Parts: sequence; C-alpha cells; structure tokens
Amino acid sequence: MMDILSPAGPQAAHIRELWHVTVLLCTLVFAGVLSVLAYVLWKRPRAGEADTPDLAARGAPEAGPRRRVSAAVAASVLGLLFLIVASVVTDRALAHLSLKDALHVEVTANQWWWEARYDDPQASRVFTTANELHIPVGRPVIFTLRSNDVIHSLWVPQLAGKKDLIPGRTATLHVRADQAGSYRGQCAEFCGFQHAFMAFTVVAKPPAEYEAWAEHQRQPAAESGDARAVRGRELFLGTSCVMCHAVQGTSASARRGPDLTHLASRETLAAGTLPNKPDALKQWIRNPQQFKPGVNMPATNLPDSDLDALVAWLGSLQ
Ligand code: HEC
Ligand SMILES: [Cu+2]
Repeated sequence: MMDILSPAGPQAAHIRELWHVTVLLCTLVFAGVLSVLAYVLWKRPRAGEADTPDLAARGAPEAGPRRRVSAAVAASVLGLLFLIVASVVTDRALAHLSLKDALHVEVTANQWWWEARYDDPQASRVFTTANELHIPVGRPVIFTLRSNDVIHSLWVPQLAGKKDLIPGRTATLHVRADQAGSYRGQCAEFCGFQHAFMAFTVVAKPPAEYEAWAEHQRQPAAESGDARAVRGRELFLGTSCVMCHAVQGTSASARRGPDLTHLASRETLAAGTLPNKPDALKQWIRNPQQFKPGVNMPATNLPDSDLDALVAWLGSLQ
C-alpha cells in the first residue's frame, strides 16, 4: 500500500498534517467561490427581451465591486502566505527528528533497482542487499542517497516524503518507523524505460528481530549441499553471472547488479516486479527482457536443466 494518509512514523505524520491543512483551506476557498457565484447568479437583475442593455457601468467603474475584489485579493494573499508558513513549519519539524543512535543505510539507485549498504563502524559488519530494506521500529534511520546513472527519487509515502537521488551528489533522508509493518516504496522520478518497475519495500520490525535479520545478512551465503544446487553454483561462477553479481562467500563480487548473497530471503525479484518463487526466478534468468524490456541483464541460452540447477542454488541462498 502506498498511502500518505496512513503514516507509520513521525515524518510521514508531519506531511499528513500539512496535507490536511492544505486540503481544508482549499476546500473552504472553493466552497466560498462557488457560493458567491451562486449568489450573484441568483440575485442579478434579469433583463427581458425588450429591455435595452444597461451600459452605465462601462462609463464609470463601480466602487462596490472594486472594494470586494480588493478584499478577495487580500484574502487570497493571506491564504497563500498561510500555506507558505505551514510548509516552512512542516519542513522544520521534518528536520528536527532526533537522530540519536541512528542506523546508517546508504541507498544507491540504479536503472532500475536499489542497492542498500548497511554501514557499521566495524568494516566486517557492513553488508549489502537490494530492493528490500529492513529497519528497526522506533530507531531513527539516516539514509544516504546516491545514484549510479540518472536522477531517481526515493518515496515511501507511509514513512517520508520524496527525496531525489542525483548522480555525483549525496542527499540524506531521515526516517523513523513507529509501527511495525511492510511499506512499499517506488521510484518517483522518471528514470527511463523501466521506471514503473523500480519499486522496493521497507520492512520495519521490532529491534530484536531487526538485529537477528542484520546478523543473518552479515553471514556469507548459506548454501545447499544438494547435488543440483552444487551444479548451479558451478554454473553461476563459471558463466556471465559473475560479471555483474556478488555472492559473499564465493568468488563472485561484481556490483553491476543486485547482491545475491541472501536472495532467497527476499520477497520479490527485480525491484518488486516478480514474486520470489522458483518458477518466476527461472523465467527471469532465462529472459529478464520479457519482464523488464531494456533491463541491464542479458537473456541466457543455458539449457533448461542448467536453469533448474541455477534456480536450485539461488533458491537455497537464505
Ligand atoms: C550485464 C550484467 C548482468 C549479468 C551478466 C547478469 N545479471 Fe542478473 N541482474 C543484473 C541487473 C542490472 C539486475 C537488476 C535488474 C532490475 O531489477 O532492474 C539483475 C537482477 C538479477 C536477479 C534479481 C535480483 C533481485 O534482488 O531482485 C537475479 C536472481 C539475477 N539477476 C540472476 C542472474 C543470473 C543467475 C545470471 C547469470 C545467468 C545473471 N543474473 C547475469 C545484471 C546482470
Ligand atoms: Cu528510478
């Protein structure tokens, strides 16, 4: 669900307040204008067919309308000033989120997927994942935003407003989730062919559960010893896949595509495009272009049995 009206944290709640204030004021103005219009249409003198037109008003401007128009202009200016003040106040509130003990996550946008790097003062505790961010409930998160190619925009309506990711620059976004849940995000700046299929999920969970998840992500891939999976591993490490993907604990360490170390622990594939099920995974590897035309991953002509082996191995990467 992407709903700015059901915030799960303080940042989105500030934005909802601004929305309410704006909608209320605009509704009042709209209702006011329509009532005045209805009133004058009803009250104005009606001419019959035989009456000659009254052109007096054209010679000498009337004082009454001029006063009323001036009053309306003044009211509009006041209304607009009020909205400016309201958005400045919201901006300040957004900037005042306490960042004590914050979690640092670096998010890098790529055409058309998201990389998330969880920072830690201890280098060995840093880990990378893609398209699915987990965060602890009640703890502030500082997202550092970067882009590898074009301008993207990160938007999780239930947690915060939009923030652009601009190549060559860094931006930060401060967020806190106070309710556990799964919040859908979407790239909100047209970034090319597959912009619409550049979604992601933020999963907010109780701190202890988050820690367990993070600890698991720090481990190298848990691999299956099953014969088919072993064959899949060989295929993965022996074909083009290693040119673009990393799987910790193996020799694959490329960064052009998502880190697949814990692929099986994710809900979806390819930035929210497909469910993470063996069948979909197989179709995706066979021909990703079929789901995301123009995507930066080539189709493969591996035979069916090899695809099954790859899926067996990738599916075991819990
Ligand atoms: C030229 C680089 C490249 C090659 C080669 C490549 N991939 Fe990819 N792969 C990508 C990119 C880029 C994405 C992200 C696509 C997107 O969502 O837009 C991706 C996505 C994926 C995903 C989905 C990951 C996720 O988190 O959603 C899987 C699984 C995957 N690739 C497996 C493979 C396998 C298996 C091979 C080898 C047969 C392979 N890839 C070869 C670049 C590549
Ligand atoms: Cu984008």
